[in-house]
Amino acid sequence: MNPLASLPAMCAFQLLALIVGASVWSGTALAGGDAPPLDWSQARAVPIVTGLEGPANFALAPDGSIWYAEVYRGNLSSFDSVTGLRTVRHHVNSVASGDERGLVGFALDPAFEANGVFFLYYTEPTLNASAGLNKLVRIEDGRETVLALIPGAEEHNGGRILITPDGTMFVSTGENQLRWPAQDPKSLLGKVLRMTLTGEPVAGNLEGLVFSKGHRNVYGLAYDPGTKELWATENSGWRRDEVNIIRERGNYGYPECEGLGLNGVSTPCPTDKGYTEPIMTFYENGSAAPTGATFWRGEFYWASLREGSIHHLWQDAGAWKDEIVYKTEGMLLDLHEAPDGASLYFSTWEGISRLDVPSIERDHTPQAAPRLAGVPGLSILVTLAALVLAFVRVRPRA
Ligand SMILES: [Ca+2]
Repeated sequence: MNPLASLPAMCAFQLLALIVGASVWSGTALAGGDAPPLDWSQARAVPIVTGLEGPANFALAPDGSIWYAEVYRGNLSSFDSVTGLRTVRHHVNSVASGDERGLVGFALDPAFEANGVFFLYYTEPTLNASAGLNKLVRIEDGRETVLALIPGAEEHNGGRILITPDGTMFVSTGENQLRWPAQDPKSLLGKVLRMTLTGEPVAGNLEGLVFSKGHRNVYGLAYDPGTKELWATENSGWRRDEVNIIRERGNYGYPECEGLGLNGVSTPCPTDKGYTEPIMTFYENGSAAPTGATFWRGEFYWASLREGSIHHLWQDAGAWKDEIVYKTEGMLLDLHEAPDGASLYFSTWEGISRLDVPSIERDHTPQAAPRLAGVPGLSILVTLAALVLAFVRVRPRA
C-alpha cells in the first residue's frame, strides 16, 4: 500500500519535501465582467515581509500595514510598509505547536482602525499532549475574551476566520480526524460556525453557532462581494479536495460522502440525504491541501499548500473550470486581494509577497495613422505628410 494514500489532504505544515518547486505558468486567464484579461505569464512576486516562520494568516490593515500570525511561534505582528518596522502586537503564551496546531486563525475587526480589536483561533496545550483545545478569542487592549472552545487534535483543527462586511463572523473547524462528529449538529467539530462579533449565535443557524455541517477540515474561506455568498476550500481525503459554496444549514456530506459523488473510489454517494455536493473536486492523482482563498476582480482564487500554487476557478458556459495560474517555491499558506484591488498578496512559510499580474492590453485605437511609439507627435507629422501627398496626387496637373 502506498503510504501516502493514508495521508490526510491537509498535511502537517512541514511537508516541504513534498512540495513541487516550479516556475510561472505561461498561460493567460480571463477575469470576470469587463476587466481586461490577465497575462499570468508575466506575473511577478515582490517579497514584502521576509524571514518569517509560517505566517499561516495575514491581513492587510486599512493604514497600509500588514498584520500576520506565525503559526508555531504564537506571535501576532505588524509590518509597517513605509518604515519596515516590525512590532509584536500580541503573543499567545500557551500555544500547542506542531502539525496542524498553533496560532492557526486570525482576522481584524471591521472597525479595527477605530477600536484596535482582532480575533485569534489558537490551540492551547492539554494534559493529553497529542490533543489540545482550540480557542476562538476576541482581543481588545491586550485582553482576551473567549468566544468559543473547540476540541483540538494534532490534525484537522480548522481555524480560518472570515468577517463579512455586515459584521458576521464565520469560523471553520476540523473534525479532529474523528469523522462522525462532523454530522452531529451539537458538536463544534467539522463545521462552519456563524456568530456575531461578540460570539452570539446568528438566527437561522443549524444549532447554536453551527452554520453548516459535514465538513472534514475547511481551511480557506472567501466572501463573494457580488453574490454575497460564502465560499470554502475543504481538505478532503486523498484525491477529493473540494471547493464549496456554503449555505445556511447545509450538510456537506463528510464522512459518508467526499468529493463529487464518490466515497472511497467506487461507492456512489447517497442521494437521499440532502448532501450538498462541491462545485469542484480535485484531483485524480493527488492532494492539493487547499489553504487560503479570496475573491479578486470578481472571481475565485485559492492556494494550495502542497503545490505552492494559486488556482483560478471560474465558470465557462455553465461549467466550472479550474486552472493553476501561478506557482512559487515552497508552501502557500494564505491569499488575499489587495485593498485597492490591484494585486494579490500571498504568504509562504518564509514570508509575505505581493503578486503583480499585468493586464493584456486591448487595442481600442481605430484604424488610422500608424502610431510610432516613443516619438511624441511623430504620428501626427506622418498623418500630415500623407495628407499633403494625397493632395499633390489628386491636384490636376497644369
Ligand atoms: Ca463534501
